Amino acid sequence: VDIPQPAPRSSRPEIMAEEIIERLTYRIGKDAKVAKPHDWLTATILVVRDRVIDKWMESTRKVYRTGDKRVYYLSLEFLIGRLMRDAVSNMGLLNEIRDALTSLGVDIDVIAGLEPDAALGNGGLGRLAACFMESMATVDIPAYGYGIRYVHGLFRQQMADGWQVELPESWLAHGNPWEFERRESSYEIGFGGSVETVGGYDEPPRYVWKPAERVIAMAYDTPIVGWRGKRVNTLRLWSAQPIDPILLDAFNAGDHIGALRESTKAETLTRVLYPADANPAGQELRLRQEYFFSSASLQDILRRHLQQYPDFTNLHEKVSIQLNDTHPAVSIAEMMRLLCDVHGMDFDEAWDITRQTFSYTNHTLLPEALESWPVPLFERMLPRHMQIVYTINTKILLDARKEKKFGDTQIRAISLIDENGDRRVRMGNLAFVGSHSINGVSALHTDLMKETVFADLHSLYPERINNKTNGITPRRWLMQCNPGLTNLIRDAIGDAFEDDTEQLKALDAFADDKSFQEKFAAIKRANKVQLANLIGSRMGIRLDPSAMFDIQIKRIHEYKRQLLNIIEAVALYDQIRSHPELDWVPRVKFFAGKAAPSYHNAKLIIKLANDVARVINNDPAVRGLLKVVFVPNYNVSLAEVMVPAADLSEQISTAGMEASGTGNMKFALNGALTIGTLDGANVEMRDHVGPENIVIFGMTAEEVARTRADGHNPRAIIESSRELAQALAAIASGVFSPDDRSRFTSLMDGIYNHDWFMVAGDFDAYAKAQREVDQIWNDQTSWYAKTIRNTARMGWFSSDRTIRQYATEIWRA
Ligand code: DL6
Repeated sequence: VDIPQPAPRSSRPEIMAEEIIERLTYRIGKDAKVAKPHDWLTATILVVRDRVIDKWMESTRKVYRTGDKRVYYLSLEFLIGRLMRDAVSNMGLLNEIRDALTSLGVDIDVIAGLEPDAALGNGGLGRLAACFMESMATVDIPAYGYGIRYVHGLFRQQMADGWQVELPESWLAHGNPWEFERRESSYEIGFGGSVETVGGYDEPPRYVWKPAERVIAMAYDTPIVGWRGKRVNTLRLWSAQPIDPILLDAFNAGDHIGALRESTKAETLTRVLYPADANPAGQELRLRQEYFFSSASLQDILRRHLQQYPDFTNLHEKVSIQLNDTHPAVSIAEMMRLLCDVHGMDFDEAWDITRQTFSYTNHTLLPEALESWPVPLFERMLPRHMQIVYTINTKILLDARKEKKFGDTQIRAISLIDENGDRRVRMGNLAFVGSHSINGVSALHTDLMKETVFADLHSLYPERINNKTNGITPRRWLMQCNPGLTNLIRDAIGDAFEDDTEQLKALDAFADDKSFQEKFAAIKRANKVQLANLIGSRMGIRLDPSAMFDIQIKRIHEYKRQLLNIIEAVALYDQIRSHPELDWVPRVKFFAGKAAPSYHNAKLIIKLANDVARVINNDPAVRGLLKVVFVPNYNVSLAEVMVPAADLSEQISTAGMEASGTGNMKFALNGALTIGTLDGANVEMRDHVGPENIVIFGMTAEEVARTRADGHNPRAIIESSRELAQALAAIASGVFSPDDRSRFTSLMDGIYNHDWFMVAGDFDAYAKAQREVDQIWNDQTSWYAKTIRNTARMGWFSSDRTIRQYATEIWRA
């Protein structure tokens, strides 16, 4: 039967207005007269969604037709934020939808602000995955994102007397009009049980895993629209369902709770996102989540492949699987199990195909973040996978032994099993040996990977490690969040930059142009007014938009050194009071970010920021020259307001510890000056914007490593720095915590006694760099020349460039 395709949808505002009313009436069941803003939002999304679906189907059909390679991005986190503005703007429907809604008496900005953030990630790694999804659609790569549909994403942060309190985030409370439930795409996932060997003496043994427990993974699909709606890809998120929703026998026997136990246990798997960022949550549930989504994704990938091809011998030619950190690394063993045990492939052939199919991105060198699982836990939960890991390990260690250069120490480092202390499966090593490409996320991070965590594996397989410096999508992080600046750029240099951000370079010619500077400054001011209004209405704090807005927003972590920033604020507060006659630059220091709930020092740092803010903001002696604001509940939507409003971007991690950073790129693109260390992608940013347009301070990664190795003496440094000593003493003695004078003593003792993160080590350099920033600010012509040059020269940091590099150098897609 020749089934006719639906006619393409019109983008005329009057037609869309009619459709919105139609959706409101027939899909939501509401009369326009009584519809609530949420109903308008849902109706509008449904109308936009229809237009997206047309492109989505076209994209899916095309890849079946062409036989192009598909890329699969496996990530335990996707920090998406809101989708409506993104989809509307990428489809080129912004003006039309605005007009349609206006004709119905509805303000698009009001309803867009009601869309909940899809916060299925903790920080940089999850946000990168979201930028990559959008860029893969933009550069026309047939790609699927695979992850987990957490019912509760990252917790909502509330402040109780300056302390972080975690509340559940229920992003699905009003339903999710973007997603499609795909009951037909369901797979069984097993856990536990035993392995049986079958086969006689004259045939190779076969291994049959008999899991003790099973759950169903069910797919939910969200379309991801690329720029200009060129291509629409799929984000497929898995939800866990019980095999038997209710045990009727138990229920009828009166055990009403017990009858639902299996169901609750299955659903628990995908209920919450682990709120740990750089340290893995050591819980068994986390390993279950990792295996659950890996297995579901691989079964789905293999099923799709068999729809088009007779077997898996060409899998690596048609499929690339990118592991976003080690969270999906168990996929390597699962692929081997599926190919060998389920589809009967020979182990060596399966291993070759697996290695050519997988690639792995490392996002951190922090030792506490390198995932490993106790052997007994891994073996109990995944007995067949444990056997496979041992078989792979034998192969690798034999390879290594063949090369005479490896002694016992190197062999121990290469092994998939960590034999120091209790035995553990090293997921980083598993991901490494099972992949043909292992990439870092900035040039410095990649070099450090080669020298530190993966030194011996790198020596065994020297061609595998490569660098792919991170990027950000310019659609969300310039065009959507900063329409004022986008319009100004378009007026000045035309619209070519919308399709190729390298074209922003043409703005360089305007950096010293007085009238352009004035316009640039006016836009920055308008963005600052918007942020000041938001802070005024949410927190009741009045801010002066002519002060310098100095912003540090990111996860709270000791290596990111919010503490260095707060201590410098305290030192500045002292100086302003000691020298009120000097010409101080008025500043507002903003902080925002969440701490992992079990990370004691990070939570204490949040409390310190709030305590310091309370004292400084209420002290008439500073005459409004300094304000400190900790903005609660940092998320993507808040970042979209704060980034365009920043004058100064704080990127001050201890050198060698921040793999890349991506916030650094967002701020610079939006015309902020960066104060930062030579860490992560800051190094490459300096190369691109020019050393005269960024303020760099502090120890290099090499100096940090050397100082740690030689024995760092923070006490001596503190005693030789009057400002630092006074600030630390004030904090430690309870000046900011009169209700609990010793609250911060241990935090300050950490700096005195070991100072692992070089807060004391870098303090003087940081304070000096801040005064340099003041000087630049005092010459506004020079300030705007530098910040315009930042916008002009950040085009290389588009995630489109990053994705093109992955596509040509890793995926060959
Ligand atoms: O690559 C994305 C992002 C980097 O920009 C950050 O520098 C890095 O800290 C972050 N890493 C993580 C680590 N999580 N784990 N595992 O989020 O990745």
